[in-house]
Amino acid sequence: MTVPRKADAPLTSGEQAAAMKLAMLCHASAGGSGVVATELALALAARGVEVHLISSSRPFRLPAPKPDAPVPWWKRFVPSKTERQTLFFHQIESLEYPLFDDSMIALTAANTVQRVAEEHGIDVVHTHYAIPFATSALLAQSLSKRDFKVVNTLHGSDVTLLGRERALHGTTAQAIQHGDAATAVSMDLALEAEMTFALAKNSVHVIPNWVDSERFKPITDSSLREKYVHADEKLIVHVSNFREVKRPQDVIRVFAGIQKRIPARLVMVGQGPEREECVTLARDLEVTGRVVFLDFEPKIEKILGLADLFLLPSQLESFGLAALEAMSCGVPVVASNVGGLPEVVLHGVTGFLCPYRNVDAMIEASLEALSRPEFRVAARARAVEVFSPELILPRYLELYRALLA
Ligand code: GMT
Repeated sequence: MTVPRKADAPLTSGEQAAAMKLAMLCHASAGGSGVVATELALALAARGVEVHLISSSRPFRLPAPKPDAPVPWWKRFVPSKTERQTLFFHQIESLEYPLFDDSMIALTAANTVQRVAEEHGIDVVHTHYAIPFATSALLAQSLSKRDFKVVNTLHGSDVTLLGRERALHGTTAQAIQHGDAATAVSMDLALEAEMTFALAKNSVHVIPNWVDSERFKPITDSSLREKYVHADEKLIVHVSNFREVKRPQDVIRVFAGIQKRIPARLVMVGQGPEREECVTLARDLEVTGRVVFLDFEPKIEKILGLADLFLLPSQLESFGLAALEAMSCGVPVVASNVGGLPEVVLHGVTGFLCPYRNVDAMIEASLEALSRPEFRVAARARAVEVFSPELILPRYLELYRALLA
């Protein structure tokens, strides 16, 4: 049996970085890069590293403090035995004269990073999502009286979509080339980044995303499932930002095919531009009564933990963090065979990978995955054994330390 390790277990002595001060710069909206940045900040802070999280508003996975809370907000994340505050949040300064406020984010972020770095003696600024933050960090580095290193973590569309656009390519490539280190969340993305931004071969460090398997775990209380499905029905889940690249309409199509063959219901979690089309398609395919649309849910493990199958038919997916979180909950994944997904989902072991847009193949794969209880065990085991924080977090710390050495 696989025994998950505690998420806040101390790092070994070689991994200790208590004296190091980090700033983590990320987008606040409910996307994977912001989730990874926030979880990394929380995990390192819980292990004694001082982390300053910088974003335009409180990131999605960093809930606001309750005004009448008996303990300081940061103690909700950092173990109570820690008296020293290790987690700080700084909002990117907004403009007093708020004309074109959003379009100034690259510059306002640079000035905020410079101020935080100087006031708090930051050693490493770690950006998540290159656009615009790799550029902001580089600018802050050139402005700052404090000498710090810049690590840029590439997440996906900052390389494969936006980073290729002529309107953004030059500044993004320059910022990544001049940063002190670049990381990518999968081998596939690292190769893409090296080609897209003319980087030296093997210069991008591959550090995959991770999952807290104590938080993301199967929920066995069948009474909780009753909120979504009857006892004889399968619960299928999709979580995304409902962008075209995620192909959420294919989720509806695949589900429509599944529910013709077995009793099932679908929960679609998230918001984004394609959501209304999904609602319409569900109506056209006459599955409206079997599909529930929910808004973004910070405690997504409460839904994933109940699921029987996770669908991710994306056109592009550098990693697929939501798929990994589902696997950690013991949920097999049926996904498209693109990007970094084959590095996460093992075809025929923890789910199936199908050709992108092939809805019929995904329907058959889903029915097969739903009939194989061993997939559930294998999915959880892979998440725990390969993507545990204890394996992944030290790799970031090693990188920071190597840059500072
Ligand atoms: O690229 C995006 O779509 C945005 C980004 C985000 O902020 O949600 O998602 C990417 O980063 C995630 C975290 O590393 C990965 O799990 C996603 O696969 C990746 N999305 C894409 O590559 C489309």
